[in-house]
Amino acid sequence: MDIELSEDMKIMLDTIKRFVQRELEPISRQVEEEDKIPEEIVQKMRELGLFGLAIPQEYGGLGLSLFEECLIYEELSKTNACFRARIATNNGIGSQGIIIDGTEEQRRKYLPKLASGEWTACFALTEPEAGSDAANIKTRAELQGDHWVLNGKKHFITNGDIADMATVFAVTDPQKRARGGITAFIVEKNFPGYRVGTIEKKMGHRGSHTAELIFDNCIVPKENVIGGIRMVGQGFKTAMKVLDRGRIAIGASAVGAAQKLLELSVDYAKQRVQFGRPIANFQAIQFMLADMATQIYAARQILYHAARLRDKMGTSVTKEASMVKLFCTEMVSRVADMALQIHGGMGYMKDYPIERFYRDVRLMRIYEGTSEIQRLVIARELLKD
Ligand code: COS
Repeated sequence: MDIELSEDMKIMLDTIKRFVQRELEPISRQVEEEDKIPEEIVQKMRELGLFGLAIPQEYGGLGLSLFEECLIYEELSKTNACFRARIATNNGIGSQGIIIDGTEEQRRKYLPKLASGEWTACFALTEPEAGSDAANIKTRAELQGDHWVLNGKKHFITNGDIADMATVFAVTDPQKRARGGITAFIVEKNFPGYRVGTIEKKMGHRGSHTAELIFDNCIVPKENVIGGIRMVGQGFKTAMKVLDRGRIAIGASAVGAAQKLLELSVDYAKQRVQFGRPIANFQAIQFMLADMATQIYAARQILYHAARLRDKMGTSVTKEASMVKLFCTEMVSRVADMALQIHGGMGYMKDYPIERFYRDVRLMRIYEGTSEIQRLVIARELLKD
């Protein structure tokens, strides 16, 4: 695919590559052990503009296209997954509701803080009884005078423990639910009745936390309905539009991680000697490398195509977004498995990054819609009138 990049973008990509190699990769293991990204690294991420990649320039961000943002995610995903997760909610699911459906006032009030990284945003949709079935959320919002009162519990919320604000989805009309009965709110952490619950223990993605958020008679001003009064009841659609975009961005992380796994596997196969020869000489290994490279190549093409389509067409890329999420995340799981196989026992050891990638990429087939939900969305799009 023909890729033409602006000079600014070339410089930005080079800078990010260097940042990954010189600053992030060397502390990747430390972050894994401590389950925490050092504050000075977060500060460098702010200085590089990483928190505002997708936020329009007029609100303080870099205003990159989704395609350009995907190129950055590919690079950032060649190291510990927590680094991308740290910036992903500000660029993606935490801010996009405001960018896509917010009022001008909401954009001016919140986006500059998110673009600079002064504030962290999160996206609070999932609940214990509503994961794949997002329309089944129980969190309620009731209008009382000039404010809404929210009650309920969210869980698995990425960056929930450190977020300064959350995009929260709550039921405002139980009869209508996904069709006119769910509303999106901007909820600041200092609003009365907002509380962070348990920080969940995960299989991977150490350094990036997910947490419960609890709303106990949480008071939210009327003007914090995303999109204002005309959008009361329209929050489910906002959530779906945000997820459509996010699913393409996750494809980029999958491609970046897979590329790194391929590079590590090629290097290892060339230097690991068995039966008197580097294992790269054996066809069994060569075939795995060839399959990895071919699958990455195919995934990258649909990723770039869908990202450019989204840049051109706006929000109507539901089918393509789900195809990218499905194909790229299943691809990276297969690639991680082959990488581990090539590394043999070494790949299973904590001394090598393969086992970390193996655990981290597993989440990609689950979050922001499981592979099964992506298949459902694609099939529905194919079958609708
Ligand atoms: N863009 C805009 N609107 C959309 C949309 C999209 N991509 N997808 C659905 N909608 C609209 C529909 O058009 C419908 O409105 P109308 O009747 O006015 O047309 C409304 O939303 C309800 O849609 P639908 O009937 O498809 O809702 P379902 O309850 O059947 O569920 C799925 C839809 C399964 C696609 C949804 O629940 C989903 O994406 N689940 C996964 C959630 C997820 O990804 N969670 C991850 C955690 S968040 S990080």
